[in-house]
Amino acid sequence: MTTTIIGFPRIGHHRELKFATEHYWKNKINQEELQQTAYEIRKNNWQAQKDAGIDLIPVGDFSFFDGVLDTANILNIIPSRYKDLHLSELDEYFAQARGYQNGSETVKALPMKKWFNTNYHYIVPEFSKETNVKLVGNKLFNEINEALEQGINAKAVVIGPYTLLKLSRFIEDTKPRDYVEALVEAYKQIIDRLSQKGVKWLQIDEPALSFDVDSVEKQLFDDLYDGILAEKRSTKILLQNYFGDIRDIYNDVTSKNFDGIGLDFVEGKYNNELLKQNGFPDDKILFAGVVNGKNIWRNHYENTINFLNQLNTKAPVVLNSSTSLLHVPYTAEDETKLPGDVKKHLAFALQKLDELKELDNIYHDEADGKIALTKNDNLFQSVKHPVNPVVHHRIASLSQADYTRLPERSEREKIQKKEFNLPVLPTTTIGSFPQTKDVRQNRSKLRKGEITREQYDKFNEDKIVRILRKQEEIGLDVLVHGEYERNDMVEYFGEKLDGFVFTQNGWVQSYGTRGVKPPIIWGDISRTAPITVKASVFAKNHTDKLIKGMLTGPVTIFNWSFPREDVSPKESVTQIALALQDEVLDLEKHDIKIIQIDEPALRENLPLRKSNWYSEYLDWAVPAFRLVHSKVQASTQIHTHMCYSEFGDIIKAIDALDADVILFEASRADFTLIDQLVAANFQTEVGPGVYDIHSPRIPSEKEVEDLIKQLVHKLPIDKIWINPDCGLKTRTEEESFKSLQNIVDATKKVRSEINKPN
Ligand code: THG
Ligand code: ZN
Repeated sequence: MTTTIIGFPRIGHHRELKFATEHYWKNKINQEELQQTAYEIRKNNWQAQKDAGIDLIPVGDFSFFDGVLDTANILNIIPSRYKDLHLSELDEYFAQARGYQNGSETVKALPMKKWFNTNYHYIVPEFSKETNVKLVGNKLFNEINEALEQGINAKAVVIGPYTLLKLSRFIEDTKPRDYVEALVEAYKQIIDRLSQKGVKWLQIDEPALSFDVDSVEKQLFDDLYDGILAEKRSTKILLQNYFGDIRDIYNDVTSKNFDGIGLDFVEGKYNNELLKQNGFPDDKILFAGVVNGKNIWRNHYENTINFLNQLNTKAPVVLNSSTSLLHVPYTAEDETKLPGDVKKHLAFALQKLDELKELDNIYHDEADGKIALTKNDNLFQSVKHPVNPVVHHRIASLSQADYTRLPERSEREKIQKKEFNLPVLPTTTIGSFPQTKDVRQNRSKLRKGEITREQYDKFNEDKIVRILRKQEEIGLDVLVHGEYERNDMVEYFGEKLDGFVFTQNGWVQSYGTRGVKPPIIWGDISRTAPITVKASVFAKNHTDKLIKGMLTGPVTIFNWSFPREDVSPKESVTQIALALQDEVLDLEKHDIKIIQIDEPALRENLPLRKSNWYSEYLDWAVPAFRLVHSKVQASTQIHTHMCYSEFGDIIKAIDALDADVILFEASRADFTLIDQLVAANFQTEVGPGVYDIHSPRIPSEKEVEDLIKQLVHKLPIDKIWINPDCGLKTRTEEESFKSLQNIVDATKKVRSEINKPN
C-alpha cells in the first residue's frame, strides 16, 4: 500500500510564517527574507513527511494566506482594481487578502468566508465581466521544482474548478457557466506542464461535492471534467473530496476517467455505503481517508484495519488523511504541561504521519506492524477519561422543563420593560472593547511570572473603571466590562472549565496569519468555580447603569474545541450547557440583570447537507442553548449574539433559542434579513448591527440615523436595539469611541423626533 496526506500545516512549527509575514507587512524584513522563511517551512514539511515514510508528498498546499486565493491567482482571477495598483506579485496577492492602503489610495480586501464546516476561512474570489481565466501563475510549478530538486516524490495539489466556482462571487451578471471553457483549458495546461516535469500525480481538491449537488450542478461538474480529462497526459489525476460524502454524484465520479478518487471515510461515513451499493472500479486507485485530519486523537488501528479489509473493491488502496492536516496543530511532542496521560492519546500533524506509516506496516503484516498494533491496542485499553458522576446524574434527571423557560417570552418582555425602564431604541455593545497593547502585555507579564496575580487583576480593574466612564460619557444605555481578562472567547472558558485540557503550542490557522488554540475536551465537563462573576460584579459596583454579563455559549465552545469521539456531540454540549447554567444563575444571584450568551458559531457549523441540519445538529444545539438560561427569572434578560447574518434559512431555530434579545451582523446585508424576520413573525427583540466593525471606517451620525429610521419603519419600535455589529476587540479605541458616539447621538436624534408631538 502507499501512503499520502491531503495537505500539511503551513504556519511552521513555531508559527514562523506568521511572524515573518507580519514583519514583512510592517516593513521590518524584505520580500527575500520572507521568501526564505517560506522556503524553509516547505523544505522542513516535506522532509518531515519523507522521514515519516509518507510515499506521495503534497506540494502546492503551502500558502502565504489561503489556498483558494492561490488557485484564483494562478488562474488570473484577479480583479483589476488590484492589478491597477501595479504592485509586485506577492504584494498584489496580499492586497487582495487584506486590503491596500497608501496615502489616500485604498482598496478593500476581498471578502473572507468560512471554509466548509471548519474554523478556517478562505478568501472569496471574484468573477466579473473583465475576468479572463488563463494559466498565468507559477507558484505551483516553482514549488514543484523546489520539491523535485530536494528529491521529494511530489503530488501536485490545486483546488478544483467546481469547488472554485461554487465558492466564488459572481458580479455584473456573470455566472459559473461563462468560465467553463477557459477553466478547462487552464487546468489542461496545468496537467500538461506537470507532465513535462515528470510529476506523477495531481490532486484536484473538490470538497464542494460534499454539499448537496443538484442536476444543474452535476452538469457543471460533467462539463468541467469531461473537458479536462479528454486528453490524458502522463501525470495521473486524483479527484480528492473531503468533509463528507459524495452521494449525489458518486456514480458520475467513478465512471469518469480519473486515475484515483479520494474519499473521506471519517466524516463521510456514507461513502462506505456507496461502495457497498455500487462497488468501486478496480482500474482506479482508491485514496482512503482513514486518519482524521480534523481531530487530534490517536487512530484506533484495529478498527481502521478492519474497516479497510471490508471495503467493497479490488482496487489498489492508498492510505490517506481524511482532510488536509491544516486543521490540526503541528506536533503534540512539544506539549509538556498536559495533565497525566493525555499526551499519549494525542496525534497532531506529525504524529498522524507516523500513524499512516504504521497502519501501512500493519496492513502488510510487517514485523514492526505487529508491535505497533499491540502498542496501539494497549493505548486504547488504557484510555481513562475523567468521569464525574455528578454530571451524569444531572443529565439523567433532565426533563422537558429544564429546557423551557417560563413565563413565555411575551410575558417576560413586559416584565423586563418595566424593570429596566430603558428608553426606546436602547443602545449597547456586543461586549469586547479594544485589546490594546498594554492589555496584551499585562497578560503576557502574568504568564511569564513578571507580575503577581494581584497586579494583573488590578490592571484589568482599572481598565474596567476607565471603560465604564467612557461608556457613560458616550451615553450608552447597557454597559459591559470590556472583556480585558480574556485571550480568546473559547480558550478562556476552556481554561476555566473542568474537563477541558489546553495546549501551549496547539496553534491552528484560522485565517491568514491568525490562529486559535482550540481547547481539548478530555473528561466530563463541569464548572468548579465562578468564571465571569467577579469582573461583572466589579463593573456593576462601579456604575449606576445596567451591566450586561458576558458568556460564550455552549454550541460555540463545543464547535471551536477539539471534541471527544467516545461520547456524542449532544452529550458534550449538554455538559457544557449545564456548566454555563451554573454561571448564569450565579450572575443572576449577584444581581446581574442582563446576561449575554454569545453563539457566533451556531450558524456556521450547520451540516453541509440540508437534510442533516436538524437531525445531526440543530436538534441538540438549540436545546443546549435553552438549557443554559431556562432557569433564570422572568426579569432577567438574556441576550445572544451571532456574527454572520446569513441565518435567513434557520430563522425559526434562532427564535426557538428563546433568548429575549439577539444582536447580529446586518450592516452589510442590505437589510434583507430584516424582511425575512418580519415575514417569519420573529419574536425575539433584535439589534441588527448599525455599522460594520470589521472596517476601520467610522460611520457618520447621519448614515446611522437613516439606518435606524429604516429599521423603525420595518420593525415594531419596542423590539429594536441599537448596537455595532460585532465585538470591538480588534479595533482601535479611537475608532470605537467615535463610532459609538455617532450611533448614540443618531439614536437620540431619532428618539427626539419620535417623541415630538405632531
Ligand atoms: N475564537 C475562536 N475561533 C474563532 C474566532 C474566535 N473563529 C472565527 C473567528 N473568531 C476567527 N477570527 C480570529 C480573529 C483573530 C484571531 C484569531 C481568529 C487572532 N489570533 C491571535 C493570533 O493569531 O495572533 C492569537 C490571539 C491569542 O493570543 O489567543 O487574533 O474569536 N476560537
Ligand atoms: Zn460577532
